[in-house]
Amino acid sequence: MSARLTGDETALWQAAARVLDANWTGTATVPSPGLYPHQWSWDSAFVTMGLARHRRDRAERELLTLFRGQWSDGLLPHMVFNSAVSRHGYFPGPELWHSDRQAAAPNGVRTSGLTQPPLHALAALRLHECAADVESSRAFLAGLYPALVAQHRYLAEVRDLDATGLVSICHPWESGLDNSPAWDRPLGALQLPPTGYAPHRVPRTLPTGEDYDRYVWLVEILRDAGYGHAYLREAHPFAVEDPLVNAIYLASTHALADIATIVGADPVPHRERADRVHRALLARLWDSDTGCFRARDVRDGRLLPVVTVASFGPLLDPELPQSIVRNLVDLLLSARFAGAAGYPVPSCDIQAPAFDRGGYWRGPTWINTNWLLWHGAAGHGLTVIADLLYGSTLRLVRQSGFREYFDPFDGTGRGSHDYSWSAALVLDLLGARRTSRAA
Ligand code: 9WN
Repeated sequence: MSARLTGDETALWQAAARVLDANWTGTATVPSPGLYPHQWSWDSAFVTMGLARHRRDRAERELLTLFRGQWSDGLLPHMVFNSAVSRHGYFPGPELWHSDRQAAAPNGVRTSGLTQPPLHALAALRLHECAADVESSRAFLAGLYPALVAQHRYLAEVRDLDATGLVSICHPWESGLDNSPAWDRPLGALQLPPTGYAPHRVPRTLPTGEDYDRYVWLVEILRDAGYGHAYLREAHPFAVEDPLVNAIYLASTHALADIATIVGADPVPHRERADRVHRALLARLWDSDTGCFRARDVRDGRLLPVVTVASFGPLLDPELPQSIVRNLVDLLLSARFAGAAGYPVPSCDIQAPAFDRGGYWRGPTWINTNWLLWHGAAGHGLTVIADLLYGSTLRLVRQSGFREYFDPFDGTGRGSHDYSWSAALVLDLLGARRTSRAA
């Protein structure tokens, strides 16, 4: 590592790199050694950004392994199962999803049938930006480009359920912010048959058994409908347009346009798509009454009441109007989100009745969402905000290690240890700082 990092930063760098080394299986990175023994889609995108600055060879392999799980309709599954892991290593395993019975699923690799926030084009572009050998990086991008295009085509053609320009998530797991209180209302409206759906689930903190039943039931009805496109559009009971998922989709669509230019393809269709998502975000999810973005329930047409960290996602939109950027910055710095001086943004509005400082995605602070806000703030030239997020995020890992998530008021580490994206994104933050010092 370069001498431009300070001694403390170098130690942090080395510790983060050790986590990624330990979680490397030979073909991909597990999110955490004990709790999550398979490959997860958006975790791998975050991990790629860290590996880009540590082990480029592995970063390329990480993405290629993930895309081996892609379905022929373009769906990039949220999980790719490692067949070497025992049946009881994680619930729900491949037997819930039965991708092996789906004609569109790949042969020889078992996957889930949901997706996750589409960060992959953004990760691939960041990998390219870190490349020492630009020609070989361009060749890698050229090989990956068709798979990225297929992923985005699936989202545009299958997941734009009401033809507004925005994609819908069809399960809380697709948001990445699984137990967010934003989903309480649509989850509560589901009519479940009186059966226990998740008998083997080991209780962690949250979700409660009943929430977990709802998650598993949603998977079962989707699976029984053959993961069908018309079923998703017309009948699946959980369908939500989320501001963070759509902002990531928008940022990745711009990245896809940049990649198209790099590999000699046409960027225009991607820019046009990005413009459509940009306009739909403002028209559908900006709530001018309360001055923030909210998720919209596509099934009943209403905005969801709880404001979470996802409300800041549209900072990733380079064309977000300045007046809205200012609104988001005010909210970010208000007592609703800047709960304790020195710690980064929690996952939920502190003043919301559903806020729970220890509840999974219901209050704690996560490194990945803060990285996304840092990236968005930097893109808008909000250097004070970006520096605040940078410093407070590093403070968390210095204090408590590369934990899965953190108490938003005192920084205590929670969930699993040696969590891959916490380590990977610290490498990216340190690497970006080193680059800016060198400039
Ligand atoms: C379900 C792997 C994943 C993350 C998600 C996080 C958690 C799984 C779970 O772990 O989800 O997909 O078992 O709760 O919520 O964001 O991708 O790290």
